[in-house]
This record gives sequence, C-alpha cells and structure tokens, in this order.
Amino acid sequence: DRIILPYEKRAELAVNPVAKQLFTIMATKKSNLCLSVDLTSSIDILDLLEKVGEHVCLVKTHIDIIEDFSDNFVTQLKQLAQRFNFLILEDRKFADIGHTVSLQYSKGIYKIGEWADCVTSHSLPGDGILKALNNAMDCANRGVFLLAEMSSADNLITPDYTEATVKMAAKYPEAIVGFVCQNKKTFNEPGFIQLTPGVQLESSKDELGQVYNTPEKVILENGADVVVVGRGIVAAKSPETQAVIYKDTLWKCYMKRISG
Ligand code: 5BU
Repeated sequence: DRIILPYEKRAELAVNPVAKQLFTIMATKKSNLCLSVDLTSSIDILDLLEKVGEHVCLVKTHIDIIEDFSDNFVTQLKQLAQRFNFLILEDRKFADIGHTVSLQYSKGIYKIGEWADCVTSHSLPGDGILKALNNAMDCANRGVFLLAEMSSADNLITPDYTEATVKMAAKYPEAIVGFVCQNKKTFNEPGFIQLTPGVQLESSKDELGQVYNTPEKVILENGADVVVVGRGIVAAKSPETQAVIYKDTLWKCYMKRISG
C-alpha cells in the first residue's frame, strides 16, 4: 500500500527521474509542501521564494500570468531552485492534440520544456498528448503530472474518466511523475506521486468554486503525497511564518500516516 510507505522507499520504486528526485527532496528537506506562486510580478515571485524556498519541495508556477516575464526571470528562478533544492512544476494543464502540445511545450516565449522539471496535463485528448510530451521530454530529467481529478466544485470529471486517466498513464510510465488528484483510491502504484491542490488550514471555499480541505483530511484520509498551497501562504500577512506552519503541519500528518 503506497499510503504507508515512506518517501525514501518510494523513491526506489519510481520509474520517472523527476518522481525519484521529488521523493528524495521531500525526505531530505522533511517537506511535502508545494507552494503555488500565483503572483503576476516576477520580482514578487522571486522575493517570496527567497523567503520560503527552504521550506518547500516543489514550486508550482502559472508562467502565463506573469506580466513582466523574461528569460532572466527563468534564470533567477532556476538559481533559487538550485540553492534551496526544490523542483519546478509548470501547471500548464495541456489539453490539445499531441502536435500542438509539443509546440506549446517547447516553443513560444515561455519554452516551458527548457526550465520546468515537470508539467501538468489533461488526459482528455487521449494518449497522443502523452506521446507528444514523452517525445518532447527526450530522455531529459522531465515528467508529467496527469490530471485525474480536480478540486473545484461541480467539475465534470467522472469516476470513469479518472480510471481511464490512470490506465492511460500506464502506457508511458517513464514519463509520469504522478497524478493530480483528490482521492487515495485513484491509484495504487507506489512509484507515482499524488499531488493534491485545494488545501488550507480550515476547510472552506472561495467565491469561484475552489474547495479547500484540511491537511489532516487530504493526507490522512485522501492520500496526498505532495500538498499544493497557494493563497493560504501567498496571501498571508507573513508568508514565511505561514509557510513554516504549513510545512510542519503537513509533515506531521505524513509522519502519522506512515506510522500506520
Ligand atoms: P489556492 O490559492 O491554494 O486555491 O491555489 C491552488 C492552485 O492549484 C492554483 O494555482 C490552481 O490553478 C491549482 N489547481 C487547483 O486549485 N485545483 C485543481 O484541481 C488543479 C490545480 Br488540477
């Protein structure tokens, strides 16, 4: 059962190199916190990461919301990732035919494939999207989190869709870091990582459909391995203090889970 296996053990079972790295970073830094840096100014993002980089295993970006994007931003982001030992996930949610996705992954102004350790992708278009990403990743240290479930209220993903998504991943195991999902029953494979967004210290909602569960619920009941927190940290008075609170709370839940 993946739920009670420690990250060190799961690192050995992972096929994708980014999954291996991420399990190892979590175990080393004692952090299963992924910070979603949903800010629109590159300086604000870099300043925030200076303060919280040491507390996170993964930084999740939406590169297309940054208003002053530049190649220099990417250079600085990569330097912070090196310095603080975290990985970068571009939450691009690819959702087109394979050919278009391979262009979106490698080209344009963002050239995502050059700097993002991993990306998110929908399964909706069929496995051509994974074939495209797998080819574009070209044996580099790269990987995909496949979206099997969403956190938002009344989303249209059905249990059949979720199951078919997990089956699709089995065709390209070397490309798959894990799944973005909300439920531990979604998959069993211990080498894959469950990334779960929609988390704050208190269960709540926002005005646009986001649903928040607590760390206890998502880790102990729902099987989250890496927990995505955005506004819970980014919008706090002191993001640094709040990041430490999240990091400690999430890690405690994980320790409790693996102790059975
Ligand atoms: P929040 O501020 O903690 O609500 O931010 C959550 C982030 O996770 C945000 O960047 C979303 O785009 C992302 N997300 C999500 O909230 N729910 C999902 O199901 C998926 C991604 Br997939």
